[in-house]
Amino acid sequence: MNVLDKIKSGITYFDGGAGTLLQARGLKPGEKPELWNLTHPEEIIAMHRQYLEAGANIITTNTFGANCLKFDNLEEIINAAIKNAQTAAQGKDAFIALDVGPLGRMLEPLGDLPFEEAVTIFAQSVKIGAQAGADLIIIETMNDSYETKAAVLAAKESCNLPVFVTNAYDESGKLMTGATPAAMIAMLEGLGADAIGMNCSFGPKQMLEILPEFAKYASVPIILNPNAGLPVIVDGESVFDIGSDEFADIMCEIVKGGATVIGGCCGTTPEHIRKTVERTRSLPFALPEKKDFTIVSSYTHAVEIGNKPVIIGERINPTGKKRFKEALRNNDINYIVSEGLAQNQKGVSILDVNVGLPEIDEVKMICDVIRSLQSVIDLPLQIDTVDFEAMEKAMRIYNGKPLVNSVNGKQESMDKVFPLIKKYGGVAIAVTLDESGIPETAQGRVEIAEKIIAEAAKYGIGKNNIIVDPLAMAVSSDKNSALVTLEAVKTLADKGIRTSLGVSNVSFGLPSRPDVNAAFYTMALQNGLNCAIINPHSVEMMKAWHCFNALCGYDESFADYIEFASSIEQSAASPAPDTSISTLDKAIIKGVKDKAYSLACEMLRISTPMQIIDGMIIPALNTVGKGFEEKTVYLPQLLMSAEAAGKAFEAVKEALPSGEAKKGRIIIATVKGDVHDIGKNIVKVLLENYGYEVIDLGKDVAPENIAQAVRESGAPLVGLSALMTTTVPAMEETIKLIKSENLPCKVMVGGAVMTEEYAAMIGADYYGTDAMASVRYAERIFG
Ligand code: B12
Repeated sequence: MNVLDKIKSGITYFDGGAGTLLQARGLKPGEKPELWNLTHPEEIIAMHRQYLEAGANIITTNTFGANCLKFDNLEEIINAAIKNAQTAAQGKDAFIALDVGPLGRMLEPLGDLPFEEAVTIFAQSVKIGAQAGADLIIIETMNDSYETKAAVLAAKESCNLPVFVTNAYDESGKLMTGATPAAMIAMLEGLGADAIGMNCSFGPKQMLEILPEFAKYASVPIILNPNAGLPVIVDGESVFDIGSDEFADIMCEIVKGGATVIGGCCGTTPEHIRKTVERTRSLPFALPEKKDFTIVSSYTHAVEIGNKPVIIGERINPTGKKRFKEALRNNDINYIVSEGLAQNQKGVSILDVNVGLPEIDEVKMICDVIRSLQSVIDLPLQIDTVDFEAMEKAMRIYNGKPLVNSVNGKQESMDKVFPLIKKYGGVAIAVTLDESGIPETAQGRVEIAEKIIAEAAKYGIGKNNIIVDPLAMAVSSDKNSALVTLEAVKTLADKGIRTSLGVSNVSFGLPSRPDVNAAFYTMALQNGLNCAIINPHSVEMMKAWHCFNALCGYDESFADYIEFASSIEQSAASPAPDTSISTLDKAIIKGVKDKAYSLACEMLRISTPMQIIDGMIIPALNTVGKGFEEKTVYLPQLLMSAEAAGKAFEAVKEALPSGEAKKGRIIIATVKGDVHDIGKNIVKVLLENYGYEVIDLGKDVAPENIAQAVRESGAPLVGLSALMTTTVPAMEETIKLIKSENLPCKVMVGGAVMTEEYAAMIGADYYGTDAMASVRYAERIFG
């Protein structure tokens, strides 16, 4: 029996944590456990055996961090790990999972690791593991959707083994970079993962709360490998707070909640697994039913198509738009992104992205635009292109499960698009035309739709992943054309097939087009239309949408309608509110770098640099920081805002006259473990501006390096910055080191988490609330 048959035949058990067991066997803190495959194979084998004896059916190789970023002798380590697992499993009915953990580096745009490089790194480990005899790949503890996608693609491209994926969610029920379970399920099932779920982060109780989301959306078996609760400090040591009995009891609830592949993660022991196996073994077993949702996703959330009508914003498209074409020719991605932001503000749920222009490199452009949009907007995107290469590259780098526009009934189109949907996941818009053109009758269009759906089924692509566009034609050239399209929408809806339309075509050649479009749109909605590509800036279209939702019960207590209606009344009374990015704070909050720079330059005409820093840059960052704390803003947006603030600061810096460095020498640094350097950079520029020579050691600087710089430079003043509670100890350590060497140097500290009392407590000579304070203190020191 292979592992896929196994997980379909009954509850299947993973092993539990390795760290605690290996430490008990002598692994030292800081020592790399993966090396033990070579140096202590007998201990690794013994650990696997313990779990097999406890009842585990799947054992995980000791390769969590085994990738070429961390190990030069990767092949040797993975081969040994597989061999150890095989030795342990000899004579047992067990499967060996090659364990693939996160790389420890963030992918672009959050970090500096390019997506394809991540794919290559994962592929290398997977190839070695598959060749050495793993039965499956388990990609685990990933807290970023993009890195997860890179790993799954790598696994799928470099072996034929089943791929299981578990992500580490946090207490908000989302990944660190913001994805909900529904978004992850959509993307992972689209990529062809064979079983999916959660591991690590916290204990089974918290997972039990998130599990219903998996039960609701997943069609493949659900895996749950929780920690043994949460770590607590007992007698100065960190231990997990859920014992094996309690763990096993909650695991029973977890099985009843729909998970069928279960085990443990950090802190769990063979005893946790043994009791779990004993108590859950005879519980009723049921695999998730195949779900029929039509879902696309971004890197944060899923959008379901099939209930409330969904609007796809049409404005990122050069057709008939001179300014947009110009932006494409000039590589003005900023303009394109601002079109996306404006539509986001209008309430669209998905953004269409069409950047095809004969004279540009569409493959590069669509990838650049998708990356830029995904770094500032969390809406799912519709990849809209007739260039199959551009389609493939865009689907590959897209972070989520995309909507793809389009496939049609021509064999060539289906032969090209369906393999891509099969490989990367996605929902395809199926346009009802084929080699014979566009049928004049509704029946003809429905037949093409059915042909496309049947062809998709040959690839295993379900009807739920096809949305049919029965084509709105210009009514001015054929008075029946609107009726034909409407009839097709109705027939398709009656057959349970999802539909979409590019609405505005219907009014081509007529005056007062928005009125015609809106009337047609309402009629189509009434016939069951699920989504439409429209211009969200058209008041008529938005009226039609809001009214339809209110009248059809999609708008609980009419809240959306009332808000919309009052915004319409307001704009009738006064000129339309400016929804563009017109102020610097907005540019920073939205994370639009170039705009932040140009707006800061503009502001310098009427404001002083310090007014801009204190009045705009810092408040904008505070807004984003608050959102981050409240989990309305996620790391990708935080990062983009920081970059935009950095750009604005660049402009401001250019306007500050740099003083003639003669007043004295000052060293500054952000302390170890902390990468926040915007505040430190402001302090630096201001000090320079006041005539001090500043030696900037950068961010994440080790105490020894700071002390060494003080020693070598003889600077009488050091400024340290720390923005996180977790990095204040590093600040303290740095101060202790400087003081212990009796260096003739004062230390001033600052940063958001610092307070006067705290500064005194850690031995700092001075605490400065802002950059100006650093100047005042320097003047005291240097006289
Ligand atoms: C921008 C930002 C980021 C950017 C940083 C980019 C960069 N190049 O700096 C990015 C996206 C990389 C980031 C990452 C993270 N961040 Co952050 N980030 C922020 C944010 C929104 C703004 C910080 C900022 O630049 N403020 C503006 C500057 C000008 O203010 P400032 O640094 O305080 O400096 C002023 C004064 O304090 C003073 N000053 C500063 N230094 C010094 C030094 C001296 C000597 C003196 C006299 C004065 C002085 O003068 C400055 C000017 O007036 C804050 C929230 C907030 N509102 O502070 C969170 C925040 C600091 N981040 C936070 C967290 C948790 C993280 C991450 C761990 C997130 C994650 N899960 O990965 C990582 C940490 C990575 C790491 N190891 O450091 C938390 C920290 C929570 C805590 N209390 O510990 C915060 C508070 C957000 C939150 N509310 O949750 N972050």
